[in-house]
Amino acid sequence: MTKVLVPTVCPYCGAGCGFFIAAEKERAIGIEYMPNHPVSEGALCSKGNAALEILYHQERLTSPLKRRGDGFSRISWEEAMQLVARGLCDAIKKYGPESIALLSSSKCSNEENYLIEKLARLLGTPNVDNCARLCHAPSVVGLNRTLGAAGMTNPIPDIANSRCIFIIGSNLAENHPVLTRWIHRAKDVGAVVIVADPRVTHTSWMADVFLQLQPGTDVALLNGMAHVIIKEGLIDIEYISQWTRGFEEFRESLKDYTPEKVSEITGVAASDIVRAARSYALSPASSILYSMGITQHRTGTDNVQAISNLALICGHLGKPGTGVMPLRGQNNVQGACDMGALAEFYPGYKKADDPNTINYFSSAWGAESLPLGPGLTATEMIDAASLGEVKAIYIVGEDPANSDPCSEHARQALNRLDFLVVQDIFMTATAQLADVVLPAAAFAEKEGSFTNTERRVQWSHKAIEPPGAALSDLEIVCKVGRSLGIDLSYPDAASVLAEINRFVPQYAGITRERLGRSGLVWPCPSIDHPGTPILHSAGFKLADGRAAILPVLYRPAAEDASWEYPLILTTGRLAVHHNAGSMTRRSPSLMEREPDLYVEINTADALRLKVADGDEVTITTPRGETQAYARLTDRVKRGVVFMPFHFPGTNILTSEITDPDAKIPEFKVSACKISRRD
Ligand SMILES: Nc1nc2c(c(=O)[nH]1)N[C@H]1C(S)=C(S)[C@@H](COP(=O)(O)OP(=O)(O)OC[C@H]3O[C@@H](n4cnc5c(=O)[nH]c(N)nc54)[C@H](O)[C@@H]3O)O[C@H]1N2
Ligand SMILES: Nc1nc2c(c(=O)[nH]1)N[C@H]1C(S)=C(S)[C@@H](COP(=O)(O)OP(=O)(O)OC[C@H]3O[C@@H](n4cnc5c(=O)[nH]c(N)nc54)[C@H](O)[C@@H]3O)O[C@H]1N2
Ligand code: SF4
Ligand SMILES: [Mo]
Repeated sequence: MTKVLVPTVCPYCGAGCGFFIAAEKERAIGIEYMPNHPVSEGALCSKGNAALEILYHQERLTSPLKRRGDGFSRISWEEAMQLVARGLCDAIKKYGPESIALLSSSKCSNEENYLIEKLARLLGTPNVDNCARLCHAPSVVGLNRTLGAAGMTNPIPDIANSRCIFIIGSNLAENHPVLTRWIHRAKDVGAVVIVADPRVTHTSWMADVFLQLQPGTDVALLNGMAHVIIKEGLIDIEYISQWTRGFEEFRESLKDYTPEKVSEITGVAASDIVRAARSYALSPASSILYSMGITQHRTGTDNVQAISNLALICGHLGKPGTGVMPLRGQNNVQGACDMGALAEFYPGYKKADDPNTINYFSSAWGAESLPLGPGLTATEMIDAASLGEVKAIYIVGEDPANSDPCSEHARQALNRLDFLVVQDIFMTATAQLADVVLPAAAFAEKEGSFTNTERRVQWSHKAIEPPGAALSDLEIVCKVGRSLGIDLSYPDAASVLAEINRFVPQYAGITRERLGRSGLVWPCPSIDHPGTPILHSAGFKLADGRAAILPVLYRPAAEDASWEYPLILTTGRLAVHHNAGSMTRRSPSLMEREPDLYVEINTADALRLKVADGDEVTITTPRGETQAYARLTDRVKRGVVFMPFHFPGTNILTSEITDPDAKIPEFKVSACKISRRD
């Protein structure tokens, strides 16, 4: 049998790189690069290159399992479906449909997410959400308010056209590594790069201006830059008067944000604030790239609005090389949100609390009634479970026992449920708590469409069969639906996409046939539409076509250093690991490079704590304690420590405080103390 090359999309991050899987005799034998790919142009980062290592891992789930005492025993699909149907039905009968909740997966395809949220709503519960809640929920709220759409405004390759690239709260050199090639292209022709981050990172190495701010002080910094831009007359008056509302109020609100005052709050030199402001405002095309350093705060929505404000007063939107770019995290978190796997939206961002939405989908899906939202968000589901209000949860491709803040609370809440079903490719910490575990096919073992961070919808093909009795999420969700008496009969992903074409306007013209090798960028409202790489070039989808400049005032993070907890812990990512780590901790080539949990401590702090490089230390917050190795560095400032969250333990420490609008937890700021273990 000859070798075949099957085009797939990388299963890790939202950059959406493509590669071929070389398959022979039904086995994946290697990766071949895809030089014509519109984003990655044949490049892959360390995780993409290692993507096959997880497929044949010995710990893949290969059979449905049911809990037996402290362990699990293998069962048939038939028995699994009976147990799942009974578990969910019992809760619905006894406590009503709102006592169940579904967590959808931004690792799954658009078609799978569409079916999971459809299943939830056909079961009568509004409680469906995905990990965007822990990630870009503030972008969804903040950008919808200010710009009328939450997507990344410009495509990735367009970054090369930017003359000033302002990267704030994003370590894209590690977390969206292929994007750096487009930044280097811009730099090669003279673009200025500004990076704002509390840590020296691989990304800050690219910076011409590095603003090492105190965690949680971004609103002050952004307002300070806007203050300078307005004071020095660098605003785009024509753009402001034609396309925006609210400027005068904004100008008023900025009076106190002088560079000197902002310097006191942020710890950034006043002269650097002025330099950054001038570079951003004066360049002919400036873009802002941001991510978790902006969103994962109690003030996440404020931070996002402050970013929009800056772009709007300078008119850096709607044109090549400009834009506001929330870099999406998971390979399909954009698609999971587009498909309505969100507590406050049905598919296509139709508001879940609007009776018109309910009427529309009731007739679209032939349902007698559908639940009015908003439902419980991912973080609220956990709280409701701990209070005994939610009784049963169906989790697909997420690991909240490791990825949620204050993870001991999350575990206790999941343990309190009457019934938990988890569908994953590995036995995760969350699956360990389940009553039933369902084995899912991984990316190369199924087909479907995935939407990357620039809204590009791509088709990923099936290269090999899943292991053992594992099935695609699409097949499993349809099975679960049928076992509950709901008619989910779709032969394949293409037939689900055909339904999506009918009911999600942004995807109306995105058919299976048209996706080809480069995909299509939504909104794509009709079958002959070429897609829309740049948003807002002809105004905004808000009243009068104008964007809203919404003043925001700086508010400090919920926790500050204190006598008892003198250090600020910020958490984040490393190039070679992914999120809660269930995939990359099983990838030998990646584990070899970063095998253990560590904490970065400034050398001066370490001296005071009598901690040497490599010492084992205990990190404590009011939530609990965890052990890690100390890594001494000057990459973090005095008073700030950093831990990756790819190993169990980090989230024992993090705070459950959330942004009141977007409900995202403040993963980026927790007060802690550290002591050496003797
Ligand atoms: N290698 C790798 N890539 C990934 C992932 C992964 O786990 N590993 N996960 C994917 C996912 S789901 C996501 S959401 C993205 C996330 O991608 P990023 O947002 O780049 O990830 P983080 O490392 O969480 O945070 C980014 C930066 O924010 C900084 N930061 C912390 N606090 C603040 C603050 O108060 N203000 C500012 N301005 N910056 C701050 C941190 O120091 C860090 O450098 O990555 C995706 N890609
Ligand atoms: N401290 C701290 N905590 C954080 C963050 C932080 O910066 N700091 N970031 C937050 C962010 S941005 C995010 S997005 C969340 C991520 O939180 P999670 O979504 O819980 O994290 P992952 O580890 O990516 O979990 C994805 C799961 O899907 C499984 N999977 C992979 N492919 C498939 C598939 O095809 N089908 C099925 N069914 N399963 C599959 C994987 O094995 C894995 O268990 O973590 C959040 N938690
Ligand atoms: S940048 Fe993201 S999508 Fe590209 S290879 Fe790396 S993990 Fe995969
Ligand atoms: Mo994320």
